[in-house]
Amino acid sequence: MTERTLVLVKPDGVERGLTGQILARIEAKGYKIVELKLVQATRDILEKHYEEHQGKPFFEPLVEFMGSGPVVAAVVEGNRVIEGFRSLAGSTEPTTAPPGTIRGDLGRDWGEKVQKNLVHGSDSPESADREIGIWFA
Ligand code: IDP
Repeated sequence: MTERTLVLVKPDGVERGLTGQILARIEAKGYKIVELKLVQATRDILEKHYEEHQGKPFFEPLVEFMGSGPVVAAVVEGNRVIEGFRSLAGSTEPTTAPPGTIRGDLGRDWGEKVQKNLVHGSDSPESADREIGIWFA
């Protein structure tokens, strides 16, 4: 049951000084942070990371936003952590993400093309393996 997932605190989260609060929620839930670093992502990393969104209208603004400042990358471990972190994060859009979640409590609507929504979490064991390989090569 123990899994690993890739968590990113996106540039909006780092810029707003929310990294500590976000990591604290992960730890408070009982998950273990096993890798952690602050990185300025290259375009190459971001194109690989968001491979599945290539061609979508928000792809270019998304890659631009994710490279606009440092991100915090973490490998987080725990039982069913992939599903569990996505539940902690809340749904994609901060305005409608449920209160109690990271995006619901801390995320804001920037009125821009891309959803700046504080965090990323892998969505499956296959994605987690792939993404951890990209960010922690
Ligand atoms: P998730 O991060 O909630 O899993 P994904 O569908 O994997 O959402 O999308 C990746 C990221 O792309 C989102 O977190 C968000 O930043 C951005 N995004 C997704 N869908 C849209 C959209 O329809 N408009 C603008 N940005 C989007």
